[in-house]
Amino acid sequence: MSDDLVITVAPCGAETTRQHNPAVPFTPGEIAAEARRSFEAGARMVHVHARWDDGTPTQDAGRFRETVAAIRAEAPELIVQVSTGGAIGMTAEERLGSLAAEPEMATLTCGTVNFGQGVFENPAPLMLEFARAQLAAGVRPELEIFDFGHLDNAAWLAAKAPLPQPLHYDLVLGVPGGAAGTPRNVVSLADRLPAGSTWSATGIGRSHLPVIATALACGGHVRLGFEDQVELEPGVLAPSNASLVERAVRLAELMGRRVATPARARKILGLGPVPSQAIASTGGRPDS
Ligand code: KMH
Ligand code: ZN
Repeated sequence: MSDDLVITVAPCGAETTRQHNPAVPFTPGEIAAEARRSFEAGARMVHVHARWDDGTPTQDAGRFRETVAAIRAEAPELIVQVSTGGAIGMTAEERLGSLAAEPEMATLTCGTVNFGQGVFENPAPLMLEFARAQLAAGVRPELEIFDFGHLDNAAWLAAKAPLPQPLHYDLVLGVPGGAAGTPRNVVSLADRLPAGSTWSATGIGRSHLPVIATALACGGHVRLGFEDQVELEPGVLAPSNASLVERAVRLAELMGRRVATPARARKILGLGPVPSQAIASTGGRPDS
């Protein structure tokens, strides 16, 4: 019924702290180790945020290069998607620093949304600027949808900028201030995507399981990780990002979904082969 499954792991995000879960990775080495374990468990893409050693979020170009190089050295077949969302309050210029890491994909949020006590600002000119920057860098965007109107904004953006078709979306549901993480919202949003699009969904906090189970049932892909949820079940912290990936793989298999091979995941997302930078970062080891 549906295509093979692409699991994206989001190992740290910008807002999750070690008070939320002591296992959140910060340094390039810690993020790369989590990415590798997640890849081994079945993740095929990593959504990268960078942190300074003390956990402060940063979109600094050098820190992003370092973080992405460490990931590629550990798991060269993992698709690298950087965040251009960064953290609340960062400027557009700061947020675009992550493109310096030469990722294959990057996020592109399709509108402003309340985000807890803050506001995640993505006005139309910023969306257009980010689309043009990604096109110029040869990076494939993942259109982030936090609320229903964001789908209309995405259509507006696609009419203004020659985004690579078919478009790829991520439904980020359950952010306090955005659309709730409910099965009904997953279905309604997925139904409204342009024909031929690819999409994944992620549920924040305890909306995680209902959202990914619905996405799996509808033929979508899924995202998970400490950026989005820190518990395996209420009151039980996930010991690692890989533990969340392992559980999603079990659920997918129960539901008749097969995890895509690394090569198949690239094809599904319209990407080319493993980039030369990733092969170079292993010293040319083909099997690492
Ligand atoms: N940290 C959020 C404010 C993205 O990565 O593109 C934004 C975010 C989205 O995480
Ligand atoms: Zn993010």
